[in-house]
Amino acid sequence: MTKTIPIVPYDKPAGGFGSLHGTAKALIGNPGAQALATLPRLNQPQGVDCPGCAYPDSPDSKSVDFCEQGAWAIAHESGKARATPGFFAANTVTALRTKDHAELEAAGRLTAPMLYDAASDTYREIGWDAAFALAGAELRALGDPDRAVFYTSGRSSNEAAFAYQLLARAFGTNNLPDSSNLCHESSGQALTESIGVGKSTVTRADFAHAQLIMSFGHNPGSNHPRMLGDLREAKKRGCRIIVFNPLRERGLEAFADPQSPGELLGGGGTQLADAYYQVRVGGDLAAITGIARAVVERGAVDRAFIDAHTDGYAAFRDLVTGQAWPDIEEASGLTRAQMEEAAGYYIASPATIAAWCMGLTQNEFAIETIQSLVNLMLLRGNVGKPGAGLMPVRGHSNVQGDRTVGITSRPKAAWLAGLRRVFGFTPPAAPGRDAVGTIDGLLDGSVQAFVALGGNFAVAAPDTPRVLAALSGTRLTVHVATKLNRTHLYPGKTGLLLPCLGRTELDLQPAGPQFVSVEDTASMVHASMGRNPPAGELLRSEPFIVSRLARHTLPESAIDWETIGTDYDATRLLIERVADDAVEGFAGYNEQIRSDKGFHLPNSAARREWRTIAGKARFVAHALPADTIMARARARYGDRVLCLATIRAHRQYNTTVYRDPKGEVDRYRGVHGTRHLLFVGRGTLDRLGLADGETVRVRAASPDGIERHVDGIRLVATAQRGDDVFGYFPELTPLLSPALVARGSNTPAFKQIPVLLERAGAAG
Ligand SMILES: Nc1nc2c(c(=O)[nH]1)N[C@H]1C(S)=C(S)[C@@H](COP(=O)(O)OP(=O)(O)OC[C@H]3O[C@@H](n4cnc5c(=O)[nH]c(N)nc54)[C@H](O)[C@@H]3O)O[C@H]1N2
Ligand SMILES: Nc1nc2c(c(=O)[nH]1)N[C@H]1C(S)=C(S)[C@@H](COP(=O)(O)OP(=O)(O)OC[C@H]3O[C@@H](n4cnc5c(=O)[nH]c(N)nc54)[C@H](O)[C@@H]3O)O[C@H]1N2
Ligand SMILES: [Mo]
Repeated sequence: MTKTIPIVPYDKPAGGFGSLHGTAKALIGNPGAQALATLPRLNQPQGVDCPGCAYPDSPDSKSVDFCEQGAWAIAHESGKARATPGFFAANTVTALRTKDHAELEAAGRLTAPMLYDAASDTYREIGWDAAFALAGAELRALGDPDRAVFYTSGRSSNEAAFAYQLLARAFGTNNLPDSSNLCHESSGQALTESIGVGKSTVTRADFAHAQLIMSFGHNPGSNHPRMLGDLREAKKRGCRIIVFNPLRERGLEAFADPQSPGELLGGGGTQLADAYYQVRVGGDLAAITGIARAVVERGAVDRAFIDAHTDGYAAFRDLVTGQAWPDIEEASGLTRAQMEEAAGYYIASPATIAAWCMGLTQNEFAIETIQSLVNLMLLRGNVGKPGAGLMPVRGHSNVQGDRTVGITSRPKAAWLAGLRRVFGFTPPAAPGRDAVGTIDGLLDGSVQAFVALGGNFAVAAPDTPRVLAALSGTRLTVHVATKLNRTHLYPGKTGLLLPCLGRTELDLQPAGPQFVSVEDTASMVHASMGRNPPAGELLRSEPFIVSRLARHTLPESAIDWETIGTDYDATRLLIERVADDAVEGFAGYNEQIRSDKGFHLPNSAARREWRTIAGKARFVAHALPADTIMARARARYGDRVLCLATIRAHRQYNTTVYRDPKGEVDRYRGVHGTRHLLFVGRGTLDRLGLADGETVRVRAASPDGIERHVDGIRLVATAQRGDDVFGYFPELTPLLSPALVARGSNTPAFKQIPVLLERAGAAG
């Protein structure tokens, strides 16, 4: 039986009245939410850092700096629903597992520390001290600190994250996986090798000077809406915008600023993309190679810059000019004429920004692709001058800051030396487990304790069902969280759920109200001060919870945990001291953080200081690969294998799925009423003998032969060419094997899952 999904094509500009309605729905849908009071203070001096995304704040104090998506994030954090001990008494964990992501989210804020009780299959309230004592005793009983992992989701503040990595290292392990491992890890590693620093060289001020912005693999209309305002301003003063994305994302085509009455009423908005190149999934490396080849062949390189600042140009030039156009066209999905055209835009621009997000980082050859993009920028000296540079657009609001203050499984020697100098213990030097390493350890039983500072690890990571099952087999799980999610429903033998304050809430400590600090994607560090009354009396701040956990885990520790957990100025002073030789820019942290817009952590590459082995920016040349995930899957499973890219809908924040009162799921892609769908090109459907609206089983063409499938997925025919298909994260994440990762960065290949479509009811 075939049924057509209510797809309502969206042809208006992104933003506009839809965004205003969306903002209103966030508030109306969450009666009693403190959101209305919080919104005007978002991303303002002395305000709250929006927990939505990591896009930088406006350099000039605009009166309002938030978006529809921020409103949803805030409304959900500050809504009225509460997952109280009564709620847990009334719902066994087994019963809760039958609920979907949105229903778990709707249970509301956690209000009390809870301990899993296997006899009644429920979480039951426990006192804070008893909870800490239990967790500490279990951690110590592991015998080997490497049996524990400490996961961080990128919403934690610098202060909490610093305390957390200190706990892990004082305990004796570098097992510090984080959401960045699932996200921009590829960017950090590629950039570090090429230009000596793993962060964006662009600040928001650069948008006022750029003459060309190249966007790769990014859907800012839903995921960084404030960026559209910058693109619009740039466009208005004549900057060009070109886009590389297999899907035509409405937000990159046209935008009406919901905060500009003129544009709202005018209806048309601003056209954004001058050219839109629909690359194949994973085709960016080839597309960039083609563009670079055209730039080189037209003699449009900046010789003076190349000679003064770079290393490896000749090898790169020889490589790109040696790649045959038919191969480049085949691998990129673009024509030579399109790549020549893109090269024309690039050559015409005196200052170019290249921005990218998950479309580049979650592919098998992510590092190669990003380094090729660096090469392209280096060809014309587009790093380290106003209006130009490399911009990985980070996801979580403080994922970058967490890294800066030591959340990583592979710490730099200078950071460890800082810890030793300031705290007098010898931290472990051996690399620890990253996210995929954690999955491996959970699956083979060597990880026996899983501690999480936020996040929804098993749902955000590949192979969800197996990871969930493995978590229930551990000795200890500890989740510090604001809201209930599926990962919490698979407690270890001892399973703790510890409720913390959200970013909008007042954090009152004996030393007075505290603020925290966060770093955005442009390396601006600023303060965030919550003012709302906490969602419950028993909630504690993240730094407090982490430091108490540390005290009970390390009773002999000479570190003053009490102060770290309660007086954040003291914590910031410790960060400044540890960072001394390791991170530039933290001097006077407490003074600097109190200035209106915070402070900028300097970026060596942005001032053309290259901290690479060669002391120069490096062209790292990468040939087009032949041995790919898809080629291997097709060799094994045949040519019916399709390439699935898992993407976000408009109404979600990662694994948090919001239920829209009107059933809107993904506004700009026109989806209403369901998330269980797959966008497939008409040509592919015809070839496979499947029809629009049909419901199928999506089966993974797994490299390890393990059976993975998701049922009940409806097909939506699109004009898309080729065998790339698109569906939603997290529903389709269980299809990914943890063996499929970006080479070198170990980031799961969430955009390249080899799958087969099977008609419902078909044998097999
Ligand atoms: N409201 C909201 N905001 C968010 C989030 C959220 O879930 N909701 N999540 C936050 C987080 S943690 C992150 S990391 C960011 C994510 O922000 P995005 O990276 O924008 O998120 P995705 O939905 O993964 O979108 C990836 C885009 O890449 C394209 N794409 C897929 N494969 C390829 C490819 O091979 N090449 C190219 N060029 N493009 C490709 C897809 O068509 C899509 O447009 O957003 C952050 N902000
Ligand atoms: N298939 C597929 N999978 C993906 C991706 C993809 O594109 N496709 N993207 C990946 C990416 S880019 C990322 S970043 C990861 C995200 O992975 P995670 O960061 O692990 O997941 P989130 O959904 O952001 O975590 C949401 C949970 O965090 C908790 N939380 C929210 N606010 C706070 C807070 O202030 N403090 C604390 N302690 N807890 C809080 C709540 O309990 C909430 O349920 O997912 C990855 N997974
Ligand atoms: Mo992310």
